[in-house]
Amino acid sequence: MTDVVSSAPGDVADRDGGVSRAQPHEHSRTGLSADALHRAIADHLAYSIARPPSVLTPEHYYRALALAVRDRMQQRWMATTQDLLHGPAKVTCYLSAEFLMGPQLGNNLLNLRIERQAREALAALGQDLDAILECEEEPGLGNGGLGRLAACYLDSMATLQRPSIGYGIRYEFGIFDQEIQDGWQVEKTDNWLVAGNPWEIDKPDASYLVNWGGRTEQYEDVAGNHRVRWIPRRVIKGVSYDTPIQGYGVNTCNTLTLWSARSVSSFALDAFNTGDFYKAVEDEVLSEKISKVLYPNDEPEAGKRLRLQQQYFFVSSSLQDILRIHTERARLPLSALPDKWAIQLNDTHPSIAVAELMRLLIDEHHMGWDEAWDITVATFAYTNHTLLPEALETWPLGIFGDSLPRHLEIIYEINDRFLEEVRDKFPGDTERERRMSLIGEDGGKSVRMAHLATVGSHAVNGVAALHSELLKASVLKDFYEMWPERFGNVTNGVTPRRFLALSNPGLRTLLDETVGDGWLTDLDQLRRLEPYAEDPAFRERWRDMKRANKSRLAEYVHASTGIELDPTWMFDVQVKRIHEYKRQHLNVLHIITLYNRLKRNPGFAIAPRAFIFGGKAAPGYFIAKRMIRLITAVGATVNNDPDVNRFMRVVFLPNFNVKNAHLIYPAANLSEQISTAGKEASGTGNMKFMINGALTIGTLDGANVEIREEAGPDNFFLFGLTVDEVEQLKADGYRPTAFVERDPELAEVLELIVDGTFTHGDTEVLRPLVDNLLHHDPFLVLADYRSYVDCQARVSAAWQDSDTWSRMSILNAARSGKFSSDRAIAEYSDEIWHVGAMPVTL
Ligand code: 26Q
Repeated sequence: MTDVVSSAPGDVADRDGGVSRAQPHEHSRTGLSADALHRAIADHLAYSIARPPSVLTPEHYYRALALAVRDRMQQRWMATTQDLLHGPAKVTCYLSAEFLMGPQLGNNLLNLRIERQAREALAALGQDLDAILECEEEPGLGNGGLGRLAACYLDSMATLQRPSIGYGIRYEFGIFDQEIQDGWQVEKTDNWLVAGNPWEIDKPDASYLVNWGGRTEQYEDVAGNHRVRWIPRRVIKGVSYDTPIQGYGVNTCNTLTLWSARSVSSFALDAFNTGDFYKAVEDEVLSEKISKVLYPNDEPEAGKRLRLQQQYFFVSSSLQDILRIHTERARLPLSALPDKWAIQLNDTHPSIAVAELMRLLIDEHHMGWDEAWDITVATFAYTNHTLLPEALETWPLGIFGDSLPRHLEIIYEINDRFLEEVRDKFPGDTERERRMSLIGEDGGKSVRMAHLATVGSHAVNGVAALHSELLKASVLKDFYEMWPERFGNVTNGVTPRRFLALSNPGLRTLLDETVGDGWLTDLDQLRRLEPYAEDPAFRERWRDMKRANKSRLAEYVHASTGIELDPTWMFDVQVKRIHEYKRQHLNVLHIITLYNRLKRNPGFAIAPRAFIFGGKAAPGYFIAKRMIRLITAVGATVNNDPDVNRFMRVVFLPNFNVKNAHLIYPAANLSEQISTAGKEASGTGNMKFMINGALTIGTLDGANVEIREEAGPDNFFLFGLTVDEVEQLKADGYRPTAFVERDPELAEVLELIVDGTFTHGDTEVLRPLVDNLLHHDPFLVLADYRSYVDCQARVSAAWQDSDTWSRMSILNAARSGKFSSDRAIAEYSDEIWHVGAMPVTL
């Protein structure tokens, strides 16, 4: 990267280690050489870990190295923060209820470009870097795609030298750990903080008070102005924990601020003084509940009020922080807020921010409504991640008014003014007014958060081209007709640092040797690989690389499930949250089809395949849990049957997370992206597979459409109904049984699921799944069955010609450049945030 002078002390090391030669003057807190790191680790072992050498474990070395690495980011971190506070640059704030960061050590070594030095330093201490990296417990502060997207975006914002802050919640317990017992998912609490978190710096002095509940009161101030004040029932304190986000090969080191809830000591003291010690402790427990646990998605109802409290808690803390920096540090007038800040709302989860900023500006800073509103709209932008009506967030008016009485008043006022605008533009269209209102009237009144986010933002985007079009044509159609200029698309992306360089060292080396290492910050450079698809020697190396990755995964699979996989087999992988719309059961119907063919025709052979699944089901999602049971049941039967286990094996890999994803994507030959067209907003796993050279079997859904465009239709296995055909079939009345009647093979497959073949004779446990498929399946699994199974036959044919397959695989990776999160962040920067690069000098 151009701004880095690789020979200047303190700068990020260059890739060939140019600044890392042992330099005696190098400080043990900042030096990037192996020698300085060695001294730093020894120092932290003695002074931070404080254990005698005889009792040191790999975990201690992990912690010491992590602290040494954090020290090395500190200087850059402070320089970046200093620029952000006092410099002229506009700052992007990414508000997200989830940040699925994954393990940090390897990523920070990569971005500081000191992997080799760290390996040498550890070796000198008798330790192996890979074993030490294994010790890290990942922070699983997200459910899946949306949370991981936020983490990829932080990496790209730092690498593109955009000053930015991620704001979220420091959940004490992240997404649950999944175990498989007797074929069922069992949830275990994720205790990621037990061993401490060396990456964060707590700032107990940087805290804000957040109100909750109570009522509002009107009053006249000394100047005779009419004002409102909120008299809360409770007050909670938000304490910040900051984590450095180091850009790759640059000095920019941004901040992720996560809020943790505490009780307000003065409250506790009041109680203490009146002798009620237990009341005070109780209050503390109640307050700290707010940041205790991450909510799973697809969890109907349960604990809704606490979820709203989480959202408001982190949004209010974040906005207060922004306003404090703006007015007290940068000393700018509030009118300049949209010039200094762009605030992106990651789905509707933080959309209460629209009302909160209005409240802060009007009630606390005494601004007039119109000016406050203009500032609010100019500052916020909203990203939508779903079209599923059941996933659109709404809050019952009762809960909302009890919890946030002042915000409800503000929302009513926003709504009144907004609906007047609607009437102006569409006179007499009361039906449209009803549809667009921020208050929903169907089945008990509720606040519609997607409407609030849209009305309160100057830009609204979907996360893939198809998704953004559908957004304008369906859930936000009326809003698009009102403000077409607000709507755009930014197709998701993933960071090639973590999902290629870090997780696929074999491919990284091959790429570096073939096309150079420019792809790390410019993924389009992978295009230079295209000619090598025709080079037999290169194809051989490509296959060897894949083979090694598959051996690595096979070892992990064996260790975690006991199942043996042959790395010469095709690895057919579906990893993602378990959900009906993602249709893991369609995948299983294909597996059972092959099983049935093999059982019926002795002598019949197929190209051997390992079917690998991974993903968590929301704990309360009855059908999703049975989908896991279906996979494990079919797996147990297939894997233990000598007639078939020479041709196929089925694995359910427990506890899919970022850490094991590093092993999974690089080892895949086939990527399963088989959601019902129109249901998957984008998908990002699909991109991680493509970058690592997997071929996709997929529907025309989400970003699959663009993946196919980039790869070329010949290098993509397409099947299934299109969005229009799905609509049409539903309009005509979908009758699943009709598909079964005309397809005897499908009928047999469904029969096998309920006749006890896979369940030791139990004919009931999987029946709800089949009943759903036959009688109420909004995701049209049976309608796509034949097309899918036929397409899988084409996949097998292609696999059998290894040169054909390797060619297609190389071309997929070569054409994956669009799916870098750097491209996505460049688009957000240009089209929505209007921010540019701001290099940091030390
Ligand atoms: C909402 C209310 C109450 C409790 C939980 C939630 C909740 C939490 C998380 C709702 C949704 C989520 C996560 C959604 C998600 O991950 N969506 C995915 O976002 C990806 C990034 O844009 C897309 O690629 C996927 O298509 C989309 O499904």
